[in-house]
Parts: sequence; C-alpha cells; structure tokens
Amino acid sequence: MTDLAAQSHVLSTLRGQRIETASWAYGNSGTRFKVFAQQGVPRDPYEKIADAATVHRFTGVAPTVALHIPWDKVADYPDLARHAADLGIALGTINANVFQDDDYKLGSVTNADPAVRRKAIGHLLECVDIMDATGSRDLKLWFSDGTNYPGQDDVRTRQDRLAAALRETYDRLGPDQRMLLEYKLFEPAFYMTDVPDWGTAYLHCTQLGERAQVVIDTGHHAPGTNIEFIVAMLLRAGRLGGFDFNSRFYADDDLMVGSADPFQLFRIMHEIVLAGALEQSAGIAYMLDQCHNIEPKIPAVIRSVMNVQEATAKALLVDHAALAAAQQAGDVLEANAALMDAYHTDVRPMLRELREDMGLDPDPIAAYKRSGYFEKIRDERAQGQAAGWGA
Ligand SMILES: [Mn+2]
Repeated sequence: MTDLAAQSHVLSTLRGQRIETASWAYGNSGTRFKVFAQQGVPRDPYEKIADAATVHRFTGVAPTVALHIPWDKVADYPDLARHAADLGIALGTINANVFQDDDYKLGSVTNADPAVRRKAIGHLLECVDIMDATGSRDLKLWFSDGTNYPGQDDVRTRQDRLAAALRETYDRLGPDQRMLLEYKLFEPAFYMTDVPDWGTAYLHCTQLGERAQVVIDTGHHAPGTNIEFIVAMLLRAGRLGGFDFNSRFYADDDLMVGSADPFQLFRIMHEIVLAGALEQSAGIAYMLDQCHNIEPKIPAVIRSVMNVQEATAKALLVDHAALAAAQQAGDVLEANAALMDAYHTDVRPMLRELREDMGLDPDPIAAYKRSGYFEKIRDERAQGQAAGWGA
C-alpha cells in the first residue's frame, strides 16, 4: 500500500470503531472509603443515557451504553430504549448484579444454600428478559463469589454449582444473544475466587456453547500479567467476547483506560488488529468499565474513548510486512522497532482530521466544555437523589 492508501485505511477503520460506555460511569462513585458527590450527576437511568449520548455526540464512536441491573432498573424498558434512540444512541450490554444483597454474603450462584442459588439464577434469567425488551445482544456476568479462608467451602462443588447456573442461563438466551463471562483475580473474596482467571472462564464457556465468550476486564489481573497474551490466546480459540477497559496500577482501580500504561493498551490493540478483530463482524465488544471518582465524569469518559482511539490508531500504523519480515529473519531489534515506531507516532493530528471528516469538533473535550451541557445538568439536576452504586 502507498502511504496515502495506508492512511486512508487507518482513517476508515477508526471511523468504524465502536466503544460502549457504562451507565455507572456517570453516577457518583468512590472507593470503599468514601464516595465523593459531584454536581450534575444523573438521578435516574434516563439521565445517565442522556450523558452517554453526550459522549457520543462529541466523539462519534460511542453509540451504545451498557446498563447494570438493578442499578438501571426501570418500569418500561422499551421506553428507555426509545429514549436512547431519540438521543441518537442504543442500549448495549446488560450487566447482572448478584453481589449486593445480604443473601450473597457466602456467594450467589455458588452458595451452599439452594434457595440463594435459585434467587441468583432468577436474577440472571430476569436480565435475559430485560435483554429481550431492550434489544441487547450481550449479557455480562461477573461473580463476586469466592471464599476468604481455606476450607471455607469445597472448591469443586462450587464449580459444579457455577456450571449449573451458567447452563440454565445460557439455555435461556435467544439465538442472537450471547453470554460474556468475566473473571477477576481477587476481591471481594481474598482466598479463592470462583472465576479468578481466563482459563476458568474459558473452560466454562467451552462447556456451554459458541455464544458463551470470555470478557477481559483489564483491571482484573495480577501485577505484571501479560494481558495481550491472553488476548491472543482467546482470539486464537475464538472465545474473546469483549473487553471491559479501564486502567489499573495496584488492583482493580477502575481508572481511565490507557492512563497509567498506554503502552499496554497499544499492545492489546496490536493483537486485535493483527487478528482482524476490530471489525464489528468479529463480534468483540469494546466496553469501558470505569468509575470517575475525583475527576469530572463526562469529560473523563470522553478522554477514555480518545485514549482507546489513540492506542488503536497506533496499532493500525504498525508495518505488518516489515514486522513479519524481521520476525522471519530472526531480527530481534528490527521486529521490536516495527512496534515501537508505530507506538511513538503522534496520532493526535490524524484523529483530529478524522473528527473533522466526521463533522465533529477536532477537540471533543474542549467542545464539550464550550457546549454548556455541564451548566445545564448542574442546574437541572440540583434537586433530588443523585445516582450512585446501588441506586
Ligand atoms: Mn468489569
């Protein structure tokens, strides 16, 4: 390809990129020590969707918003979907929640008590009902289940209970719906987590069927884990269903993706580009799972979308022919340089050009600040109860 043809390929690929934002990113959040309230925070799912639509209006690549049940429970889901459509976006992934009820102290679907397991499975099935009403494709499952002490419960029996719950839920899915199973190393369980790693999630998915896929939350790994290796393995197995993007430094920090380690995000996107998995037809959901505790939320989500775009643009700039030739020749330094040259490219001018081509302001954050949206929501939402975790 000529340089010009290559540039036009990169731009058209970036134009087709889709990043899903999360409803909970717009609500109040914090650490387990303190939730800091912000002004203008949505009071209900309708207002969260309005904020998500605002992110899409300024970025052009975030046309869906993930919901979390019961945080985003409403009486009329088709009406919520219409509200989203009126604002130019759609409802996305449905995230289940079986971790915020006293009954789940010793686990949800893995609990020794069959009545608790039935309650948890009932919630998962209810989430599929909601997907039917919203038109959502994906059900995302994350289980806080695990144990704090050796001997607290039987490891294999808990896996059997988990498998049974996943089977019942999977069998309830429609033909166009998928189950995305998320893993997490630790927390809130500190000795053993029932789905701690990609291998466990992968094993359950392969036993369920084609539409059970693993989701990689970038914050859910031990320090030093080579996440792009996991990406490559799941791509190779056809079991990568999506990402929950966020940034971690110590544990599950849930900060803006690409903020602490933009090079890691680039390495992940490089595997994605190599596998041709950026196309929507590849069926990989690119979602943000973040909380903005000390920074203003909407600009933080916009910044996160831009960080993913920048990492993707750099990954698209890797000279694959030069990389393959260097690898084949055993030229370690040239192979590494093929990646680093792309990583060190300043892609911001190209992304500004892309936004102008899309009829957007080249600087989405500045455009958002000028728009008056924050002043509007600050005044409109001054009264009432702001949404937050568990609300
Ligand atoms: Mn997640």
